[in-house]
Amino acid sequence: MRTQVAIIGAGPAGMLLAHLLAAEGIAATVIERRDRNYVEGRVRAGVLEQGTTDLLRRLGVAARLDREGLVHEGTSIAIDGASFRIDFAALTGGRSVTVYGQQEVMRDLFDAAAPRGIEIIWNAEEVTLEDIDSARPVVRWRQDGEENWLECDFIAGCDGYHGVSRASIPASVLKSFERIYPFGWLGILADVPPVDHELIYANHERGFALASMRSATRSRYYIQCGLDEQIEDWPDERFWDELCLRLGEEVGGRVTRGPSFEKSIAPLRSFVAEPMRWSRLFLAGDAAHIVPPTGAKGMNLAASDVAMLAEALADHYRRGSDAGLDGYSGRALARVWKAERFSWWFTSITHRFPELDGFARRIQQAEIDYIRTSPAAQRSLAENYVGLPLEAA
Ligand code: RFL
Ligand code: PHB
Repeated sequence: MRTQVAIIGAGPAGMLLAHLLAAEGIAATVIERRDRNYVEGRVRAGVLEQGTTDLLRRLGVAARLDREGLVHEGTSIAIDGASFRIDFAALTGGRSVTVYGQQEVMRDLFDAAAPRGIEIIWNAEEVTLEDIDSARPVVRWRQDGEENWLECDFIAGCDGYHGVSRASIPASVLKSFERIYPFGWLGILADVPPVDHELIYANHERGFALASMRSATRSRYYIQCGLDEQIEDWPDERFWDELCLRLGEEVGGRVTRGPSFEKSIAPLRSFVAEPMRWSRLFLAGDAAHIVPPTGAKGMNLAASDVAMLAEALADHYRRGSDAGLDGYSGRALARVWKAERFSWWFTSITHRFPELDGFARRIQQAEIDYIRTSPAAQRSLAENYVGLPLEAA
C-alpha cells in the first residue's frame, strides 16, 4: 500500500489534518490504535478558540457546532469567593470562545470522513515507523493477527503524548522540557444546569475549582486534588460539598447537584519536545507538547499545529516549495511556547501549591487583584484565552 501522508493517530490533530489534506487533494491514511467508540468516548476538552471554530467552518464540518455550540464572550475569575468578569469581546475587539466538547468535534470529523474518502485504519496494533530518514518511509502495524504496511512520502505523528512517533526520533536529536505539577484535576459530568452561563475559574485556600459545562443542561466541574487520591474516595456528595466550598458562598449556594455519570482524575503537566520535525516525520498536537488544562489550550494547539502543517504540505505538493516544511517546527514552536507560558501562568496563579507560604499566597492574591483592577492585565489574559493569531506579525 502507498499514500502521500501517513497520519498516526485519529485524535483531534490527526483527523483535522486528514480533512485539511483531503481539501487540498493530498492523499492521506489515518492509522489509529483504538476503535472509533473509544476515541469518541474520551471526555476531554471543552473550549474552542475562535481560530479552531473558524477552521472547522472552513472544512465544512461545523453545522452542528453552529447549532449547539455555546458562544462565550467572557469568563469569571474568583478568589476566596469574590468574583469578577473578564469581558473577552470588549477586550479583544469582539472575539469569543465556544463551548463544544472534544467528543462532539470528533464525532463531526468522523462522520464527515467517509463521504470525503478519508481512510481510517482502526485497531492498528504495534505500529512502527521505519526508514523515516529515507525518501520512502514505511509504517507497519498488525491487525487481526496480520502484518500490514504502508509506504508514504511523509509521516504526521499525531498520536498523543504516549504515542510511538516522538519515541521514533533519535534521543540525540530531541530535547524535551517539562514541569510536573504536584496535583491533578478531579472532574465530573452531571446532567444538571450549569451554575453560571459562563465559566468560573476559582482560586480558594483549599485549592482550585472550575465550573464549566457542555450544554444548558449538562455541567462539567473540576476540583484540584492530590496525585495520590482515588476516585473511590470522592463519592458525589463529597465532590459537591468541596466544589461549593471552593466556589464561595454566593456561587456555591446556587450550584444544582445531581448524580455524576463520569468522574476521573487527570494529572497536570507542561511538556514540549523540540524540534517538531525529524527528517520526514512531523509531530503535531499532544505528541509534541502538553499543557495543563487551566487555559483550555490543548486541543486548540493541536488545531493550530496541523493548520500550519497542512499549509506546508500543500506548498510541497502544489508549488514544489519545501520552505513551509523546513520552517514548520520553528513556526509551530513559537506559538506553542506562548500557549505553554499562558497555561503555566494561569495554573500558577489559581492553584494551591504544597509549598505555598504566606508570601506566595499574598503574591497570588495581588496578581488576581491586579487583573481585577487593570484593563491592561485583563486584556493580556483575554487575548491569550481567546487564542493568539497563528503568528504575530
Ligand atoms: P490525542 O487526543 O491524545 O489523540 C492521539 C490519538 O493517537 C492514538 N494513538 C496511536 N495510534 C496509532 N499508533 C500508536 N502507537 C498510538 N498511540 C496513540 C490515540 O489512541 C489517540 O486516538 O492527541 P491530539 O490529537 O494531539 O489532541 C490533543 C487533545 O486531545 C488534548 O490536547 C486536549 O484534550 C487537552 N484538553 C483540553 N484542550 C483544550 O483545547 N481545551 C480544553 O478545555 C481542554 N480540557 C484537556 C482538557 C485534556 C484533559 N485531559 C483528560 C488530559 C481537560 C482534560 C481533563
Ligand atoms: C472543560 O469544560 O472541560 C474545560 C474548560 C476549561 C478549561 C479546561 C477544561 O480550562
